[in-house]
Amino acid sequence: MKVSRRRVLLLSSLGLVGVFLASLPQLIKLERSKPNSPFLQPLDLNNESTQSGVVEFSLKASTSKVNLPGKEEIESELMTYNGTYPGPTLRVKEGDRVRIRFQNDLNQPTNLHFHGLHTSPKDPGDNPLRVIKPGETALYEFSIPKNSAGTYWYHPHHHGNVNTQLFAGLAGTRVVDGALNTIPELRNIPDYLIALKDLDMDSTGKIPPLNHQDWMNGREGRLVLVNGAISPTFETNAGLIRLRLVNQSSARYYNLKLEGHPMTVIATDGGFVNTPYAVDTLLLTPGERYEVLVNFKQAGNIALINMPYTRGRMGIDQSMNMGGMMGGNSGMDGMKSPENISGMPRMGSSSNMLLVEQNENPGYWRRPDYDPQIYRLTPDS
Ligand SMILES: [Cu+2]
Repeated sequence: MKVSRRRVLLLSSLGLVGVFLASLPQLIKLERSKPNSPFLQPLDLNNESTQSGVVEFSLKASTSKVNLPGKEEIESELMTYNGTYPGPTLRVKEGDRVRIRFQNDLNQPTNLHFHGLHTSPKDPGDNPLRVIKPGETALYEFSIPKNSAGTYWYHPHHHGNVNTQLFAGLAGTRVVDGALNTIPELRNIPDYLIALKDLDMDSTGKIPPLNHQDWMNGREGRLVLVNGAISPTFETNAGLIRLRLVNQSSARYYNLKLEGHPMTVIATDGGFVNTPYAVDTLLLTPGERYEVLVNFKQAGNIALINMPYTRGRMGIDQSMNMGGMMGGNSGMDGMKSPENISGMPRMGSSSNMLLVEQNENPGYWRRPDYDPQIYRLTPDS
């Protein structure tokens, strides 16, 4: 029944400011945006193990040609896991033993980092200092902790290549399933993964090298992708849906708003929250995840909007005081013109040059032991 369906437009943008789409009846057409791209869920990676409690995956990093929905006119040359962006989703359960056979077909060293879970940093676990050279294969093996149900992701963590490789597409999501997902409110509702990432490419589909501005302020691409697509759309029935939002960008923040609909946060980087809470906007810093429930009551087009957010960037005015760091005039490539930086705070945060790994700060974690029998959600009614 068409009339009972809700059309959800997942917004992405060209340019730095963010993009707005209005709700029905009018949809503001954006130049160059194609709001009818298919909304694809990243493929779930096949579990090659037949043993219960053991999960085996094969992952290969390589340079691949990818056709991004909404940007079909250019064949993008990305770095990918198993040939796709986003990389395949690794679905595991609390307590699983996980083995990943990893192959590096890139022309540069890389490794794997499993962002967010408390697993051992020692080989063959989540060792960010490990070096997998071009052509090498490696085995990663670790256990999924109890009470860790939630949304995580994976990306390279090889020193010196992280930004280049992540920006070029090496990122995928990990979902840990647990007992809490069996409660009635969650058991049978649609569950969508939304991986947010930005990208830049030249007219031949290649990703330009990092410029000085990127190194100073963190790299933001002009294309914003939702599961690898530009402004995709999907339809859903009335009632509750669950969205797993993941910021897989190197530096871009997403300040999200779902038109006319509060989002009820049920989980953050630290897993399920003690008490679900409703928000009108959600800020996702790089690496950050949220799981929200949304209750769609009336038919209509609903846009997920990426609102402007000034995270602070170092600009020309700062460079006056930082001549040494700027490295002379050659370092001015890509600097924004003064009119573009007006309104920016005078001092940006240089920590944006790297991924914000805030979820690995133990103080940020809050994961009680949940009893699925007594845990209940109270999404907006
Ligand atoms: Cu990370």
